[in-house]
Amino acid sequence: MLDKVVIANRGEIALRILRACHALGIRTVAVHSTVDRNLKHVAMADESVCIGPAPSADSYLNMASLIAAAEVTDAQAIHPGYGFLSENADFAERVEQSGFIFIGPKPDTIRLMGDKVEAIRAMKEAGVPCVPGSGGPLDDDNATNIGIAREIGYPVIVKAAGGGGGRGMRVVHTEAHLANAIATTKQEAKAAFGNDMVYMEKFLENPRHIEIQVLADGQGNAIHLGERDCSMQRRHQKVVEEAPAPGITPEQRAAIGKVCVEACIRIDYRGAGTFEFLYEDGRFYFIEMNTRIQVEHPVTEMITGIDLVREQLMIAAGHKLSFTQDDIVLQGHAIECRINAEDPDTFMPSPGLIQHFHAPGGPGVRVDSHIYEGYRVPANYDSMIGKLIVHGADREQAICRMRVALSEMVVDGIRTNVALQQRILADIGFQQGGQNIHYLEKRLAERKDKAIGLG
Ligand code: MV4
Repeated sequence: MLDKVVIANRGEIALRILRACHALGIRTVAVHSTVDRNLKHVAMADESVCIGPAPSADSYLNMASLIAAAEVTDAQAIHPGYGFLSENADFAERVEQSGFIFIGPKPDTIRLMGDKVEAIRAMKEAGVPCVPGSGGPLDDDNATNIGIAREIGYPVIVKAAGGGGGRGMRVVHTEAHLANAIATTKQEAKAAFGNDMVYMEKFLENPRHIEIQVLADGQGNAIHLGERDCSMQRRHQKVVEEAPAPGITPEQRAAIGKVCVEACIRIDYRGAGTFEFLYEDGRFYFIEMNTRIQVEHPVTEMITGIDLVREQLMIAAGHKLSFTQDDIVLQGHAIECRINAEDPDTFMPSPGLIQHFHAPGGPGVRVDSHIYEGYRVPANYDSMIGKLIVHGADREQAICRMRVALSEMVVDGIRTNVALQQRILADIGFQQGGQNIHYLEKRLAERKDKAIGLG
């Protein structure tokens, strides 16, 4: 087993990684910025290293500082968590070149999936169903692009190859707007990602966002752990996630899961990964692959009983997967509510001192959070202060448990989105399940206009 791991992240995921390490007897090194000295996992880690000032660019994104932290503590491996450098192929490469294990896929795999055009090409080759599209980068010839769009059929969406997660895309409804949309998306992509490559897809109007979790050991073994439904989102920020996805049959799950597993074997994938799909009219369309552990991984853990971060560590240590697909049995239903330090109505960030904190509890209730009474939420980072996860025998019980858990939760001193989560869980449409990616924003807009949306 690994003997010492640097946790190259902060907040709840740093704590989550620390717990998985300690459960395996692995010593931990917490790295933190100057404003993050009082993070919970810093106190719990075997060692800690201050890696720079508050701005992420000077601390959690500072590759040299992170690698130096591994060197001075004589650590063996670096876990990047999510966000920050977790999907940075150059960082993974530098970690390896410095003689450390990067806990994640090989740098070339991260690079492949970071280029959305290449990722789609690789997945299509591997038999993964993709959105009808250009099948490659667009060139500057307007007549060619018009031809591609006609073939696909309007509306189409122009996306940046270097984008992802909702950044750098533009919907085009008619031929008259195509050339301009491509030119503008290219310009924005060049400025944002230093890469002006764009591609085109059929724009799916009302899809759900359903993603498949995989684990692969890089030694010829891969499995899937079912799907998560992440359609409840606002401005590309997921708000509520659940597993399994309402209405997906065991047959559908097995079929799309098998396709993802075969793709993992084909590209020699290693570690935890997520295949993102749009789901519309009973069909799955691949859009992107995430090569990191994701925020919403706990809902998969709750229904499978598999500790995904533990498996990441085992795989990084060179172990083969210790279970097969037949060992993966989905049990019950899990829901995650992201808890953000923000105004529940305006969504403005609300950093500050946490004066009182009472975590909910009871059967099937899990709190993944680094906050405590007296902790000050800094203004420098993402506003997520934790996740409330519940498991129940079925979706109905999971909803009941979540509503009770939300009502128990006390976070005083700052504003949080707990009240918004309460309204979502009480919403008839949410309770029906299977809503599309536009549902939450539509309900929020109704609330704004007529004070009826979401209660
Ligand atoms: C799409 C789409 C419709 N059709 N692609 C947004 C995030 C990025 N991962 C891909 N996204 C979308 N791609 C086609 N061909 C709609 C979205 C989209 C979306 C996707 C998932 C979750 C939330 C979303 C919100 C708006 C748009």
